[in-house]
Amino acid sequence: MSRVLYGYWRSSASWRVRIALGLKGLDYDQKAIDLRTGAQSGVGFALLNPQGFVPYFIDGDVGLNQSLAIIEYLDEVYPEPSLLDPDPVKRARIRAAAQIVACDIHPIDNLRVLKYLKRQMGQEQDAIDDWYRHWIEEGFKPLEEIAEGSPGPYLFGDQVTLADVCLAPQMYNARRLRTDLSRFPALTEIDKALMKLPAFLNARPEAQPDADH
Ligand SMILES: N[C@@H](CCC(=O)N[C@@H](CS)C(=O)NCC(=O)O)C(=O)O
Repeated sequence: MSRVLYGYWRSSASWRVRIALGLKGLDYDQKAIDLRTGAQSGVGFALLNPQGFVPYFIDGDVGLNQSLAIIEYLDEVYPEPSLLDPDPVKRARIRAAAQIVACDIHPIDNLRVLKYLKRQMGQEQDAIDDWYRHWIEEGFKPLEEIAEGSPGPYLFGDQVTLADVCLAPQMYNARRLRTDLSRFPALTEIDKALMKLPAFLNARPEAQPDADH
C-alpha cells in the first residue's frame, strides 16, 4: 500500500507524523510543500487540503489532515507500538499533554499568525520572537510539572506516547527561538532521551530530503 506524507522539513506538525510513522516502522514517500514560498496556499495543494496546512497524509486511497488525527488513525490501524494507553484516565492525560503543545502552544506560533503580526499588525521581528517564546513558556510550565511527575525516561514513564511525539518538535522550536530552557530541566531530560530514539532522530528537520540547512 502506498503512503505519502506531504510536509515540510521544519514543520513541527509534519515532524510529529514522521515520528509516529517511524515508531510504527511504516515506509512512506515524502512530498515537500515549501512553506516559505506559500506552496501551502497554492491551487494544487488546496485540492488536497483546503485548509492550507501540512501535514497531509495519504494511506492508499485514504487522505487525512490534522497531525493528531493522522497519528491517532495510525495508532488504530497499526496498533504496535501503542502511542496511547489502555487505561482511559491515562489515555486522557496523554492526550491532554499532547494538546498543550498541539492546541495551546503551536497554533498561535504558526507561520500565518506570525506573518499576520508582522504585516497586518506592523510588529517588529523582536516583538514577534518575544510572542513566540512567551507562548512556548506558558505551555511548557504545565508540561514541566507533568515531566517532573514522570518516573521517566519519557513524559509518561517508559512508554513513548503521543505526548512525547508532540513534545520533541516543540523543544526544537523552543531552541530555535532561544527560549531559556534552564527553566524546564525535566522537559530537557525527556527530550534528550527521546532524541536517542531512531524514530525521533530520523524524523528531525535536518534529516529530511527537503532540508535547507
Ligand atoms: N493543527 C494542525 C496544524 C498544522 C500546521 O500548523 N502546519 C503548519 C506547519 S507546522 C503550516 O502548514 N503552516 C502554514 C501556514 O501557516 O501558512 C495540525 O496539527 O496538523
